[in-house]
Amino acid sequence: MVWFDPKLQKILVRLVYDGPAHAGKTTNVAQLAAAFTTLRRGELLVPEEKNGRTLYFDWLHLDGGVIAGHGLRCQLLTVPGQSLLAQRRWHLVETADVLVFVCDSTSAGVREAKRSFEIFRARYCDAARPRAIVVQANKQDAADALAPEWIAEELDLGRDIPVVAARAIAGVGVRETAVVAIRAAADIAQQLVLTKGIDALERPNDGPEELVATLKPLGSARRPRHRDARTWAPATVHAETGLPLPHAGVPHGYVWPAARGRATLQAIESACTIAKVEALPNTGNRALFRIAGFSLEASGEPFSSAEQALTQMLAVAQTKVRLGTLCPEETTLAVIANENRFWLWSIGPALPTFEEALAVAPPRVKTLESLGKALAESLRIAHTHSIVLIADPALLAASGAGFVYYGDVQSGDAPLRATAESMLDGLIRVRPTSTEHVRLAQALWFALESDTQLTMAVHVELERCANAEATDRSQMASRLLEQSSVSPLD
Ligand SMILES: Nc1nc2c(ncn2[C@@H]2O[C@H](COP(=O)(O)OP(=O)(O)OP(=O)(O)O)[C@@H](O)[C@H]2O)c(=O)[nH]1
Ligand SMILES: [Mg+2]
Repeated sequence: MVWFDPKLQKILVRLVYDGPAHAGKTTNVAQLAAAFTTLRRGELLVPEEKNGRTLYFDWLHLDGGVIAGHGLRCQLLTVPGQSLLAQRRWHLVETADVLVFVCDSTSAGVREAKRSFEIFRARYCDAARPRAIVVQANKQDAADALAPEWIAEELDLGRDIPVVAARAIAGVGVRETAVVAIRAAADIAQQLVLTKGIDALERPNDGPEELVATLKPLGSARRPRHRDARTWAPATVHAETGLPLPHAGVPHGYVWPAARGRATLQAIESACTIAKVEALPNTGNRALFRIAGFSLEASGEPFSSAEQALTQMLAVAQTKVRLGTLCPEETTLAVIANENRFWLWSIGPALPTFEEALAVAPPRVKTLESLGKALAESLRIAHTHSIVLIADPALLAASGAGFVYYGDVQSGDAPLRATAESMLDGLIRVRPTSTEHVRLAQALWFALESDTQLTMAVHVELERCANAEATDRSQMASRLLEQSSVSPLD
């Protein structure tokens, strides 16, 4: 939260040092306390700790910078990294303007960081906060420490998230990390003050004492165990398929994304109580339903433990995040139990298929142009995240002016190649006329154009297909390549 404290006449922002246990979060804040004089900082507050482990948080404020004539005060807080205290972690992360993710750079540490960061991402991908992220590659002194650029790759950070190398124990990189994070926080505060004015900022209400009181009941006891399905709210079981239908009584943490996902489940639950729920014709081992404007799909085989289902849910959530704009906005995942068996439900808006969109949305050529853009986006995602998308129009649904993807995401050796081949096979089935083909191909190349490296990589794959023995696929590849040098759409 960006606050304004009228008594101090200061703007307050919060930086939360997050990351797995033992990564060095407390060490960072302690080093900062040692590095600044008391003119620039407050006391380092540590409400309680056990054997050097943070139980609530460490709290330090640093003063510096001026925004719209008011001083800027940065509250630096660490989270407790122990998984037993995860609920406290999430509460603190939710209050962050900037998240400083501290990562132990050893290979074991990076594995742990990856897991922790994926859970963070799955929970917060659509949240308003934290608004900026900085990653610290700590413990660079360790013999098997990974370089920051490798860590960026392992955590799949993209270009927007800076990674700062550090040896927090020696004070190296600690200030640098804080400076990058404070700059980001100052930008956020400045933007808010410029757009809303200082009076629109909330008053601070979340000091160290209040925060301890809020955190106390969270996670101090044992983590709730959901292995026993009898402790879960009961689900309505669909008579014909025997599947427990999604409902809003799912325990905390078993629905993604947390808040909006639960609202979706609520809407589905209400609809299930008033209407008969029909399964759609079966496709393979999946059961499909349409309820209240949503399309629902249950995992084929149930999981025998809640933990297994939860792990799968977070993995799927991660792939949804990677799909970016190709992922329907209302996508929800939920683990639903019945008699100690657990199903993962994937829920999305019920959208017209590509075929339906072609039939209803005139003119057809415009729909094919949108398809070209969506295919370009599929290729970009496959290339950037090394994942295979089945870029077949049959797996695209019309949403707004464009398309979203509701196929599976797979891993594979040559993800761009596999995605490009699936695109060619799908296009063969669409059978565009020559005018439609030209417009589609132009839209595809135009959408790829801003990324030269990707355009070249797509060229290589299409040329490979075009030069293979003469088939429908090689012809389709040649036809697409013919348009590649055409100037942008008029
Ligand atoms: N070798 C090495 N050890 C470090 C470094 N930074 C921190 N440590 C050590 O790592 C251990 C954990 O550090 P903490 O700062 O307590 O870790 P934390 O992230 O706050 O851990 P939790 O409070 O349990 O979440 C301590 O023994 C630190 O001395 C570093 O740069 N290099
Ligand atoms: Mg700590």
